[in-house]
Amino acid sequence: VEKSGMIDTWMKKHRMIYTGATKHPFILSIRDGTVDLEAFKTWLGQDYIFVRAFAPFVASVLIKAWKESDDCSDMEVILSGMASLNDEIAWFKSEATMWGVQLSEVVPQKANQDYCRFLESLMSPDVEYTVAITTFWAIEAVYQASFALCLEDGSKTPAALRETCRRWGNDGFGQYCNSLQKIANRRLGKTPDDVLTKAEVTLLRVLEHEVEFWNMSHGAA
Ligand code: HMH
Repeated sequence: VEKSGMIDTWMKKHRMIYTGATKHPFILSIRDGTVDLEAFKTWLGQDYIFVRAFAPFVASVLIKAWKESDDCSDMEVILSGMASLNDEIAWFKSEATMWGVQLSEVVPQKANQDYCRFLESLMSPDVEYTVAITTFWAIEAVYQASFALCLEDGSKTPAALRETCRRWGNDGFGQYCNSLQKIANRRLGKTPDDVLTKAEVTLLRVLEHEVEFWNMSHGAA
């Protein structure tokens, strides 16, 4: 297997679960305009809690890049991601006010707790930079692909939700995800097989957690 495009190889291999995470019924309901606004508010409150745990995870990736990376531009890409998380937290607060969601009263649901615990396990210094950056890319890429779908021609996304979709679906965020993917591919291309396996397993865990996360808002059957 040509290792330099490992992410593409994995995306083909795991297409079904990737599609499950990026074309989830909740996202499709936003795109076709049938979204239940209570479900959206649930997502908003839960994602605010998630992002608060995601920021320290990204900080841990930054530390790994500083210690382990062979390319100093990696740090700058990760740092720009941290800067957007700062904006994102402010955005969640104002969006919550708009929708009448009391963030201080949101209780994290099980899927969210599980996902945050998983992130915390990846903050350990024992986790390789290659595994961490691949995970980071996957988490961002799922949101980018999901929300970009809601902005495509022909989508019937309600006006009130368009700005949310643009946060993760805009071209700039797409470019940023591409930068993360390039870093991940570069690292995966020169990593030992045992680390490669760890990165693949972790990527699959991310996709499963993302599906469970969407399920909290929409039809957790
Ligand atoms: C659950 N996954 C989840 N929330 C997010 N905000 C992102 C990914 C991307 O930042």
